[in-house]
Amino acid sequence: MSEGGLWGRLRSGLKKTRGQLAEGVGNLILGEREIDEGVLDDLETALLLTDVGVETTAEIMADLAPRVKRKELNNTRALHAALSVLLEARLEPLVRPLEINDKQPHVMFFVGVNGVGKTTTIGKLAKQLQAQGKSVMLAAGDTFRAAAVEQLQAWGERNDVPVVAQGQGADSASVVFDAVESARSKGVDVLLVDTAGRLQDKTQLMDELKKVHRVVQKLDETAPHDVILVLDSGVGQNALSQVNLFHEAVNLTGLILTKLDGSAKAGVIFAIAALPDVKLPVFYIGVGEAIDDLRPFEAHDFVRALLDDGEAGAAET
Ligand SMILES: Nc1nc2c(ncn2[C@@H]2O[C@H](COP(=O)(O)OP(=O)(O)O)[C@@H](O)[C@H]2O)c(=O)[nH]1
Ligand SMILES: [Mg+2]
Repeated sequence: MSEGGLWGRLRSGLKKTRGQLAEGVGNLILGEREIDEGVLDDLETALLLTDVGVETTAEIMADLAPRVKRKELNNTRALHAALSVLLEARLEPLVRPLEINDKQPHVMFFVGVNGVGKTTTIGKLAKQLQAQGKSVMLAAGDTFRAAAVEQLQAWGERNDVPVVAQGQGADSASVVFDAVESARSKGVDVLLVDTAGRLQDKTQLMDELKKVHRVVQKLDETAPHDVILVLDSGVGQNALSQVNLFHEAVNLTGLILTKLDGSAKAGVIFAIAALPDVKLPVFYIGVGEAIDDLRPFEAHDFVRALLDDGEAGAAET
């Protein structure tokens, strides 16, 4: 796929958040004007409405306001450029490409609450990893819902990769144990493990995830090599408590943010970047339901897709 195509998907995926920002700061984003009193207030409101978060918004305003006052930023185009730089700098620490080690298999757990997009993301990622020349296997560790196993099997067929599964109600740890053994004996490069997002209650869910960890470590004490929390960007600030909850229970190595296309709250990524105790990379972002709607996270493009009026962007696809 062409870069233009990927850029177009990102840009159209972020349309709702961009719209929300533009509504507040349309004059900032569109064209060059003198800055009047209202612009900074509008900007502040717009940042808050897209879930950038109170603290991050305050810090950004504290940086911009004095520069406007000193006339260092004396028109909307200059303010827009300064805002872009600030936003990008905040996202830069989240950028780290997913690295697959040469363990066979590199074991990746996908965790997160129900409906955030774990199974879909595994399906999309399986395709991308294959395109990079990696062999892939899937493990149906969400044994709580029958549909979850079938859904994963469908992605397996679509990508032509093997899926290790047992029936609904099977022991998740035993499914994953089998999958690691099978992947190892076949020399598979990457094992993508789907997990349940809901059990009877939160404690049980976390206990089960910990159990799957322990069991996998009997086969390979360095596994899992990645534990990725999948977050639905539509939940906005609630994503922050999910990060803390899962990280405490299972030591995350990274995040994937989905459904940026369906939400006007893509700003939550800035709040994630500002979390005081948790510093995790965002490996990928999901900008749609189709197999190609998963892209590596990149700070510059992300901010450009959020703020630009389109003139600067490549053709929309
Ligand atoms: N619009 C959009 N929908 C998504 C995205 N990722 C997943 N979905 C949809 O979200 C729903 C739940 O996804 P699923 O993978 O079953 O979530 P899980 O319960 O965490 O495994 C499905 O309808 C997916 O098609 C995304 O990036 N954008
Ligand atoms: Mg699922």
